[in-house]
Amino acid sequence: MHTVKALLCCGSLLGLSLAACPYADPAALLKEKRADTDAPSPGLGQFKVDDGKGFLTSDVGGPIEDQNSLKAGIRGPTLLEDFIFRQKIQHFDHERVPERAVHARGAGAHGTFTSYGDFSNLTAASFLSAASKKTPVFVRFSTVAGSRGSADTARDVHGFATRFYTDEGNFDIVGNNIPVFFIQDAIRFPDLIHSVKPSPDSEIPQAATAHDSAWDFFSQQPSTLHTLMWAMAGYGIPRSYRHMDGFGVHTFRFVKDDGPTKLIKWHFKTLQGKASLVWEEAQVLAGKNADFHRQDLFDAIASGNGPSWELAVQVVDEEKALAFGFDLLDPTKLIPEELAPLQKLGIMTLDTNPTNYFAETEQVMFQPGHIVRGIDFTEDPLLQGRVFSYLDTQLNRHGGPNFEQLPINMPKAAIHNNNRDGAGQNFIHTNKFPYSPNTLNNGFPAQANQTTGRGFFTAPNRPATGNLVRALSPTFDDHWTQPRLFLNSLTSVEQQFIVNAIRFETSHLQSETVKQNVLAQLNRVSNDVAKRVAVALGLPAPAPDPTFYHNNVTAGLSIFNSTLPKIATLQVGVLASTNSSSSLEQAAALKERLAKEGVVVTVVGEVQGNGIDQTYSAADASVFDSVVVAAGAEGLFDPKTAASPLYPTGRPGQILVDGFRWGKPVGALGSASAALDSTGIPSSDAPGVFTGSDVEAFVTDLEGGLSQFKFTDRFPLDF
Ligand code: HDE
Repeated sequence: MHTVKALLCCGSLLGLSLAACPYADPAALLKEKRADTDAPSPGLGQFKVDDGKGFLTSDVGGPIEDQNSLKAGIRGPTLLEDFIFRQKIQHFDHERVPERAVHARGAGAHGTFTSYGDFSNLTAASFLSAASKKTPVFVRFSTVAGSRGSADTARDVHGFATRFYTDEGNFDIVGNNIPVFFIQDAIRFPDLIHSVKPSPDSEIPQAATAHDSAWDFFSQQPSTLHTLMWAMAGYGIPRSYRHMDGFGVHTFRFVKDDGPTKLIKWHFKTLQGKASLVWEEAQVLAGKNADFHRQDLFDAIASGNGPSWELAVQVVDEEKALAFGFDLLDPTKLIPEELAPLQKLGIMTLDTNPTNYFAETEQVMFQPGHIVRGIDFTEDPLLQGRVFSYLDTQLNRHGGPNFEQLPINMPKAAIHNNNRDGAGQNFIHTNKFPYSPNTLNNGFPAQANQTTGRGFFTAPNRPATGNLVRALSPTFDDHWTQPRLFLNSLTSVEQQFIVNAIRFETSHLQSETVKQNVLAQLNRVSNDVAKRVAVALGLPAPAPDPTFYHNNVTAGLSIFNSTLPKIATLQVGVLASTNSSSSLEQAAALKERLAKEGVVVTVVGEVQGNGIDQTYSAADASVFDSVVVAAGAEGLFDPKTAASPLYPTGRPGQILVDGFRWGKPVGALGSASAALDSTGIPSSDAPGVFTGSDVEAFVTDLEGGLSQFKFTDRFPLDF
């Protein structure tokens, strides 16, 4: 095969010498490529700068002093000749690159993907070719709508973008924490984003869809309904980046070495368990700690509790693209797991924080077009457009074509090509013949393809026929069946949260037309939801519109009906009192005991010192997963004795009450059960409210409460 290729391609026909042919000795070629690729990964270490010693220098290396600018006379004007001043200020003036047009707010981390086996029966992708094979990864999580300084806990779809630095080049899964998307054709994306972003005149509201233009678009473009339901559920307000799944959203293709393909969907399944906030605590967090998710990820990794996900795929035969009653090319549809079970491929663990946010997290430039041998696109019109958009946006952000040379973007695999020059070119290419085909550089860099050099190849059996047409396939037309499937598959509390979220959002609408349109669309999904929203809007309940109503359910979509497999890294606030040494001792004992499970305790008191980590003036229930009162601190909760100039009146009680209202496990040790009475929290037989004097027994109960995470019986239902 190789010899045939060599004869065909290498110019024996053109009269060129066979010695110059890159295919003349493919085995040697492959060896050369492997030798390059197998070299120890350069990693990012070589780019790191340690300023721990040495003199301050200019950008070109000369030692300098930069505390004062150069002036003509001690009180005179600054001189243009002050290159030290100019260089410093100029660099500062150019410190920013344009923030991402969407997904501007995010946090990232490094880690490793380990393959569970040899999956060459499914794909030629080399990172999935052997059990225990390790591939470095960088993951960036994000929200979509907010600007770079917006709060982490804004209700939004969350980005989950993963770069695999494989030995055959970079592969990116630029996905979200929701398995479906709002629109079906990339050409609609600017419309979606313009409707969601702040108003062009006032630039209000930041990072929120609770405004007319967003719901105008949603109700005019019903393909948005499915993703909208997910965003209005707990998926829009995850507890942390670590407690959410990731999805590739589109259908992609796996391609085997010899060409056959399967349709696949990517899933990252969190091994921390799925968990979400409730809306009020998400809003409070936005003010109390706008960096809540960013800090959670950073701290978890720093404490050695880096998060893990299992990478899995749903695999479907090409012939079944339309077999399930919807089109697998339509990104607004999920494949119920009953129809295509998840096949686990490996585990990804994040264990290293970035050293420099800008250099790594801000400059990482993902692209759905970064694919490797063994993986191919489908004709999903959203995916097709994304393959263009991300390259384009990176050119804009970096200001030139060499962004792939930035340390965080550089593949670990060797790069040989004839791309040259451009702003910020870092390589010094020695080849004087940067074109192909050539003889003067012995035909190098040689061409690789399906049979030679393990080159990338487009799946050979991808069909494309038809007349040119500016339209969507009618197989994309049903926008209402799957949102209802999602709703049906949740618990009644989760359905209530969706209704509450839509009530919150639509209560911000000014336009009566938009309100009516929203109700009409909701009604096509569920008359029950439409009626419950209509009540809050003060509008008549719409009559049922049963065309798309059904009672089907699918597994795995609920967040609240399972317990967390791990409680390490969860946060417990222990409310103590500076004036009660026994409460301080007990808080310290709880801290030590819970640390054994990796649970982080923050001891709260009136003033700092004596083992108190945070004062009542700063503490808030929103940053804790559980609130516990230590015995001896109960006086702080008694309205008669609670006032103190050190913190707002009633603050300790408010922390306890909020913890309870937001569904968290709460508790009181020994005499502190009086604090439950003072604040009106039921102290006996109430799920998730723990009392007792024995610390060990209390901790066991509390741990069970933490893995339950939310006690949803505390939230009132409409019916
Ligand atoms: Fe993106 N998207 N997107 N998107 N997207 C960007 O690229 C775009 C879509 C997603 O952490 C931008 O580098 C278009 C779906 C993530 O750096 C931009 C369309 C999904 C991130 C862009 C979509 C995503 C982005 C902005 C419709 C889930 C952040 C900066 C065709 C599968 C990656 C950038 C990171 C970022 C365009 C739809 C996920 C403008 C045109 C569907 C996670 O290029």
